[in-house]
Amino acid sequence: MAKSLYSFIDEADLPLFQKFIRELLDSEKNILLRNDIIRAFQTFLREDDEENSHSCWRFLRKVQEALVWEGRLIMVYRHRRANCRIFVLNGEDEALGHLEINDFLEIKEHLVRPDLGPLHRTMEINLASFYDYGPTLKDPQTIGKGIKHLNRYMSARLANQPEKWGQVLYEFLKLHQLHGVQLLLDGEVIRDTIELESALEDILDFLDRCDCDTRLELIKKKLQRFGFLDGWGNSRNRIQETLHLLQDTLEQPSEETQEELLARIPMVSKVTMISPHGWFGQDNVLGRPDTGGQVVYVLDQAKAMEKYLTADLALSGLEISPKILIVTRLIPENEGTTSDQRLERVRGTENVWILRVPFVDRAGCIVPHWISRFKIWPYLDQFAEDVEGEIKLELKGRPDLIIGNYSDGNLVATRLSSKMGVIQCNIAHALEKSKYLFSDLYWQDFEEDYHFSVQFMADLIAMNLANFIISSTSQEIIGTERSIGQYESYQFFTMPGLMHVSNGINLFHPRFNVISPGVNTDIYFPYKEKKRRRSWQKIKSLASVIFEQEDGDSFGSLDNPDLPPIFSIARLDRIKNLTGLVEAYGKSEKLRAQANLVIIASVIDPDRSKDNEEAAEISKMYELIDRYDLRGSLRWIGKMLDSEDAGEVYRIMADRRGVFVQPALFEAFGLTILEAMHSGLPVFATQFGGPLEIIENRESGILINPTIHEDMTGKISGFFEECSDDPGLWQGYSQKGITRAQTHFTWELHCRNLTRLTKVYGFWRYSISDKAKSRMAQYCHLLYHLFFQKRANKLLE
Ligand code: UDP
Ligand code: LCN
Repeated sequence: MAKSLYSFIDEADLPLFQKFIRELLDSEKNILLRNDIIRAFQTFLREDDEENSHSCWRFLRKVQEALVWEGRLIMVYRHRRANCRIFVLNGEDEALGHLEINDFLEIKEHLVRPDLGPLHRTMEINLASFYDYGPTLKDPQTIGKGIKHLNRYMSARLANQPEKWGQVLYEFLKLHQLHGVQLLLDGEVIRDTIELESALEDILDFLDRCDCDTRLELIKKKLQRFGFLDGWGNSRNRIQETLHLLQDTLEQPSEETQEELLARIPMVSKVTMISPHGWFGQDNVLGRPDTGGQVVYVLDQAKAMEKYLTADLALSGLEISPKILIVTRLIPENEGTTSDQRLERVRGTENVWILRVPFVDRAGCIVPHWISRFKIWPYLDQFAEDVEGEIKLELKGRPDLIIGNYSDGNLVATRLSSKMGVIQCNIAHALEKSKYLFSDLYWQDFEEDYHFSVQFMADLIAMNLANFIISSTSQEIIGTERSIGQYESYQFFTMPGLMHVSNGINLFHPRFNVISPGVNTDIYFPYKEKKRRRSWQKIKSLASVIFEQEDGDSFGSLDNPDLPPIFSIARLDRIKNLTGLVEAYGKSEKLRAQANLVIIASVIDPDRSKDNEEAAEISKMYELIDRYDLRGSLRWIGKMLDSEDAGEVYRIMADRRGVFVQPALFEAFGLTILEAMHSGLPVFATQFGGPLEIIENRESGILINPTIHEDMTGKISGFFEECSDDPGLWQGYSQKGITRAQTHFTWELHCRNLTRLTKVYGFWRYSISDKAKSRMAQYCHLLYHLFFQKRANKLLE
């Protein structure tokens, strides 16, 4: 329905608004982003316009982008997160025209590629019609809490059609096996829901009559006679509680009882985590191109999952040890890492393993060297085939859960999940689409180095096939009021000449859940916990490596080593913007007088880097150090510390009343921020991305805008200034950071939720019809073979 501008702009403000629209229509650019529009409006406003600009601001702040097209302005108006409308204005009429997404994409394509001509037709991808089953969320605020809505939906289904869905639940319990052993219900004794209900009454009656010291063996025998097998609990009380939950779920279902019941069913003991690219190992791998937080995340998650699942299975009364396989690629040219070993046990665990499977080329030969994550696409199809066999061998069967990591791992997880019939969870870590401005629109300019045409298709396939997706923050899915989310950016976009995606992901599907990671608290703990810290000699020698030692791995010699350190650690990717921090620091005389800058990143010799982006950043570091003459106030450590040392370094920085800075232009999550917070080192972190949700601004940390150098240095410098007047300020940030990290970001919390999701989505997956599942699968299968594989293989030509 056509809308009028009056719905958005106050009558008194309308002339000003129309005038501004006419000005935009005359602008030189024909594609304007939100920032361009905001800046243009700021410049356009005169002082006496202020009072008529309120509703204009309200409207313009929601415009994500605008196109100038044949004398009209086409605006993408994001009226709520995850929800856009496309309006057409001409600066004269009050009516707001409306444009369909497809038309919008076509116009956008035409603006970028006028050469394509009127006869050109670009492939359209629209996945909307495959989302016609199951619950749909309504309110964007609820996106990211999918499990709650799924439970609500499933319990309502059970309440409304108890016979049908009660039977489904009964069948699910009856078929339930773990490691080939039948658990929960004996289908020969309990043959349907009616028999189940009556058996429940009898057994609960019996359990009520048992006293506390009745032996478990006796109880189990009785249970078996009634048709209840192992898996209900490890004590009389636990078994009784679980069976009550089942009874409640059948008789008066509610989302809470149903979730609690499913959470108690022992469904997960073997987990496979897929993380193909990079150097995946326990030592000497971090800080290398492509190998950063994802490796830390997966290793810590795997260790914590083993612990959680061991306890979870024990609570169910089963004597089963979990087994976890982290699958990555085997790299024969190992460069001092263990990347050439097929199997490696993860330290500190009983049964967590890194399983490495090589990439093979078309001739069937093993690829010996590391390959950038942007170039591994042609190897993944065969990798998935080979991995399937290896997993079956190691696990003596199928896993109970497959977790994909990053675009490549998610795609491989999709392949494995469909071949093996196992539930699949995706973790993006970071979707490249949001990291590189115009990576879709000007994809051809990026193609040679980045191959986004292949990667974005892999993302589309994997995110639409995953049974559930976990994200570290909610803005990863639906962004903030100002910026669109990483997943949200897949809703609609065009890669001119290649594809129009008019509906690439349904954000209102309940598959999305926010579960944040934690850190290894044996390594990252508060600097104040002196007894847990390393020996005094070790701390001293580490401090010397960081602040003094001059060798081939470090650079700079501090003129005034007693100044507090501004510390940062990251891979030297452009997006991490360490060079931005160096430049901002170099420009601020004031900050240089207050603090030293200490950076741990990459290597200091550009010739030792194999990655173009990294080598360019290394050269830029030197150029900036020279330009601002920073040799006496900056230390740059270009070597890997082992993880225990890395933990101690954060604490050493805190001992010296330093701060941690994370200056990334965009950070999907940012584990280093958590590491600093757990250590009690006050944090300054980028306002673009995950850190927005990690810290509460000006409470447990301070957000900075790394694109405005003065913002970054002004806030840090102001902090040091205030600290000299009020030493309690540093302590306050330090303590609040610790508290926030310990209460919100722990692996225990993460694993509890992840296991719960696996069980609830496992039941959901079982209960939906094969027809609903397979239509999406078939479509994605075509995309995989006809588009993805074809383009991926071209990389080898
Ligand atoms: N890291 C490290 N040495 C380096 C660079 C990074 O140990 O030279 C570690 C860092 O402590 C953190 C991880 O690598 O645990 C980086 O994770 P984050 O999420 O901050 O960024 P990512 O590299 O994944 O983009
Ligand atoms: C990848 C990133 O870029 C970081 O922002 C995350 O913290 C890391 O993975 C772990 O998920």
